[in-house]
Amino acid sequence: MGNKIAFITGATSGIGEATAEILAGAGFDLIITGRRAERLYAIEERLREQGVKVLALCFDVRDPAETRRAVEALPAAWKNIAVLVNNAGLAVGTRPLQEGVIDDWERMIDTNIKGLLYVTREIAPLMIENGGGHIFNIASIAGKEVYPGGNVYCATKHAVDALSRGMRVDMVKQGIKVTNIAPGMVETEFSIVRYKGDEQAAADVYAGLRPLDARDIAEVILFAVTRPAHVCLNDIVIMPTAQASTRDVRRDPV
Ligand code: NDP
Ligand code: 8X3
Repeated sequence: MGNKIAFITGATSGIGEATAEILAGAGFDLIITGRRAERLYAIEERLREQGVKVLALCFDVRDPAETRRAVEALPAAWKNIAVLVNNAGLAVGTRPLQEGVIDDWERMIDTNIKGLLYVTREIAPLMIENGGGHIFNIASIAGKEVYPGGNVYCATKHAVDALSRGMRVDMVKQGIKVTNIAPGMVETEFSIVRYKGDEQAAADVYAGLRPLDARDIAEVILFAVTRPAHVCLNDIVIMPTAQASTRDVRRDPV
């Protein structure tokens, strides 16, 4: 029998990339995904050079047909997926709802909710066929609270939180573990995407405090995935020490 296989969406940067590295270090074989082909294949190459068994699938989770084709085309040996990390996601914009940009809303809803569903719809039956598995959904503290300008992003992450609970009840009899992870501020490309490339606005989000980094989340995933078969961590909220809620942070002078 080979190593366990982990399928990680959004592995071209941030939390997904760090999770790929940490799970590889723990002996997992990896299927890594994302849209930015050049980056994806560079990460695949780097991991291969480290001796990791890895397969890169370049597709957009917003497209159900592309998602289905990518999973269906996996060689049989790669379909024995033990771990799915539903990580691909984004926030776009911070405008109040009444001034919101409809295209931004659609990108968030299509990626964070529908994309997560499309991927899970393809992978969960494979896990069930294989006798069990562990699904991680990267939600957010924005799935527990709302804050000004967070409107649609918060709604998508509340949906992820609900879907984690829904998946757990639907698949408990099939032996599927579901872990919802709700991070606070993690310094990745997230804020650059949210502020549409404005690097100063993105840096200001973390000014005067020590945010989490992507590896902090990846290490929590590793902890959860290595619990014994009878133990499931259902819901994990993880924040920087300097953050008590989406709106309460301690910032030191910079
Ligand atoms: P990054 O922007 O660094 O990473 C996002 C990843 O998602 C990239 O690999 C990107 O790949 C992928 N992605 C985005 N859209 C799509 C798509 N349509 N199809 C396929 N892949 C896609 O941000 P993070 O690592 O921070 O974000 C990862 C997850 O963590 C997200 O779900 C985010 O909401 C959540 N989160 C982040 C927090 C933070 O403070 N950073 C806090 C709480 C939750 P590519 O562009 O190549 O497609
Ligand atoms: C990202 C964290 O606080 O910007 O999910 O919503 S927050």
